[in-house]
Amino acid sequence: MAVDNVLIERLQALLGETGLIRDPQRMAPYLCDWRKAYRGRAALVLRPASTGEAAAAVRLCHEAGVPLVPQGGNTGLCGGSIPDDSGEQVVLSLSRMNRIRALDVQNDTVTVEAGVILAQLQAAAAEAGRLFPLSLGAEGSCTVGGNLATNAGGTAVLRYGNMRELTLGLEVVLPDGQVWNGLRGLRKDNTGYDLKQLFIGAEGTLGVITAAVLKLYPAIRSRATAWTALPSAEAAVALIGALRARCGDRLTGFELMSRQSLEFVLRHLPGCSDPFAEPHPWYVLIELSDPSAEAALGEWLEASLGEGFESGLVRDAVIATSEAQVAALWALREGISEAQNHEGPSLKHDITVPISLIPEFIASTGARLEQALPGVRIVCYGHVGDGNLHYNLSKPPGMEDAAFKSRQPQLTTLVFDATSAMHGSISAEHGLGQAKRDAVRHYKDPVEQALMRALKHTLDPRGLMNPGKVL
Ligand code: FAD
Ligand code: 2HG
Ligand code: ZN
Repeated sequence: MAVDNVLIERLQALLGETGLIRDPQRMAPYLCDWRKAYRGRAALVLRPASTGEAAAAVRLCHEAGVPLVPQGGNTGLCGGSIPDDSGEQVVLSLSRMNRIRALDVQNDTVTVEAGVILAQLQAAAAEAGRLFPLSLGAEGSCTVGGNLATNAGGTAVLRYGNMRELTLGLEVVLPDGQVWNGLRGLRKDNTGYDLKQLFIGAEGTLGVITAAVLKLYPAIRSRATAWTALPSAEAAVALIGALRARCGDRLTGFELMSRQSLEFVLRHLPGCSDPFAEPHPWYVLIELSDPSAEAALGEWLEASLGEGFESGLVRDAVIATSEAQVAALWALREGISEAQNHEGPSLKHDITVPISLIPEFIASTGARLEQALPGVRIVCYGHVGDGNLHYNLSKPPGMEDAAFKSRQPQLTTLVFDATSAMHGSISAEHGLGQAKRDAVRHYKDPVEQALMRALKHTLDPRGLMNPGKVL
């Protein structure tokens, strides 16, 4: 059903001037994602300031049969937060719900609203002498609600897990406007189904997350960071095994990057420089960290890299000697997404395969892609400890954007078929949104898909929560 004047008046009375946007110019930032890959239209943008306001707004839209698109920082990479082009959907932005409600140092938990920016949450935890470990390139603008709705991962998953593992409780506005208060800070609770897991990773299709209780960890007091050059992806898999054997959980970052990925960063991001004089086929950014200020991380790192040189796993390495150098090395890694944007449209594939199969995946898929589209530039990087590669493609030099885009179905099928043949996942981190909604039907078990549809129907029988996404 379309948004009519009666509904607008009710929503306006509920949310006030700052809580409802109709002006097309002011709506524009809510209708386009970070990458500018998805654009939509909307009847309204709603910006509730409290759970009560969000629940009342959802109830009014539900009664009127109006579809809602929950939105956080709009950094998602699959178009999940962008409405369709009908102009009949309503964006529900959580950006004004940005309070840290409580921080319990002894329980090691923090209760936050969905619109809190991830970097602000990290800072609040640090101020209390704690760590909130989720860390990703978009942390300056993505929100806790978006992190939960996409079950975000990032660069510390190998030690701390995804958002799912960091969450103890949720508050959710259900599609009919009821509020489920599951804000429990308990590490043990076996009183039935673990309902929060339904909403985490659901990409806003089952309800609107308004707040969460999240786990905190001891603050980090020592750190050792190295940028290493490797001869092959095989060497990266062997090296992470060796580092884990020596350092256990103190290995908190292990990020692989191909030469192509680094070249884009060096070409497009000002102030970046290659740590080595010679080019190398692969790089790994390694980070060890520990809550103890006395941990001998530097020695462990040097010993591991020394063994790596001797066995031929490592070709060259620099160990950061200052905070500024640590930041400069991480900037090379975190800058890849932005750098690739400068090379025209990118085809993004965030896949997982078993860690042991990463080298074979890279070699065989690369060869097939080169055959399918000679000169295609493969921007391969990612979180080796999670088996998660960003296997992104940029057009061959000189090719028209439109011609490259027209090859997307063929190239993406090739990558997803290769992933599926290794019993991998076609979406390891970023979710399905609108980008992979159709593809997943082909790759996911039909029984699992039927269960997902049944759950969707139970919670949202009118199909008003983020329609057109995921399912
Ligand atoms: P949005 O983009 O606004 O929304 C994402 C999805 O969540 C949409 O489907 C939306 O409907 C839904 N949603 C948002 N808020 C709510 C809510 N309160 N309730 C219900 N549904 C909601 N992701 C990773 O996992 N790991 C990475 O390392 C990583 N790095 C990135 C680096 C860059 C430079 C960029 C641009 C993105 C990166 N991402 C990464 C993807 C993205 O940042 C994450 O998915 C992030 O968690 C999205 O948060 P957001 O607030 O921007 O959500
Ligand atoms: C990362 O690990 C993110 O940097 C973004 O998940 C990946 O832009 C991408 O494809
Ligand atoms: Zn990633």
